[in-house]
Amino acid sequence: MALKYAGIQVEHREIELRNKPQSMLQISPKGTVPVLCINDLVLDQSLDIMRWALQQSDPHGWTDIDESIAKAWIEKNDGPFKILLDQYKYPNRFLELEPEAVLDEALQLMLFPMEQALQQSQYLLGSRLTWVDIAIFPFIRQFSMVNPNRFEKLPIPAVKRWLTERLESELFDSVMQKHPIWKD
Ligand SMILES: N[C@@H](CCC(=O)N[C@@H](CS)C(=O)NCC(=O)O)C(=O)O
Repeated sequence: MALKYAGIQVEHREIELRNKPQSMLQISPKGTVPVLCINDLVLDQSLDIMRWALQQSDPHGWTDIDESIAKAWIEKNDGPFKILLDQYKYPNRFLELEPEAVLDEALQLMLFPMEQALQQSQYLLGSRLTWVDIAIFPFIRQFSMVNPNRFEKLPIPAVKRWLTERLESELFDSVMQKHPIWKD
């Protein structure tokens, strides 16, 4: 989404995670997606790709924000919330955990603080969309999709409104197209 927003054209190479192309592993041996390759520069962390894209162009000021507030949200999202998301998504791998208890922890840690922020303003950091909204909503989307009926019943109306807005945005729609698998 950041690449598209910044107006950067890329050659999109869709891969199968169970059949990673050698050319990808050569430039990024850790074997995760996404990977962005620009001549000699290889970026294989989503956040680095976002940062790079927004350095090239940031037409609506997605980066005009307080960095320390952004960092706090991102660290919580990518750290403890990601752990809870995996526990909630894959209950078979965490048989000792009760899904409702995991859900409750996720609410306390992430979803209720987001609800508080989004009750006060349309976006996480205020009245304008920023890169933090874009970086965080995919995990909230994943979380909501584990058990949509359960998510619908949660007392987080502002988070649901914000998530729906992100999912219905033209930008999201424009990047969620199916691509054929690329082969070496
Ligand atoms: N911190 C990395 C995480 C990347 C990551 O774990 N991607 C997953 C897919 S969403 C992946 O490629 N997993 C490798 C695999 O399943 O083999 C980033 O943000 O780019």
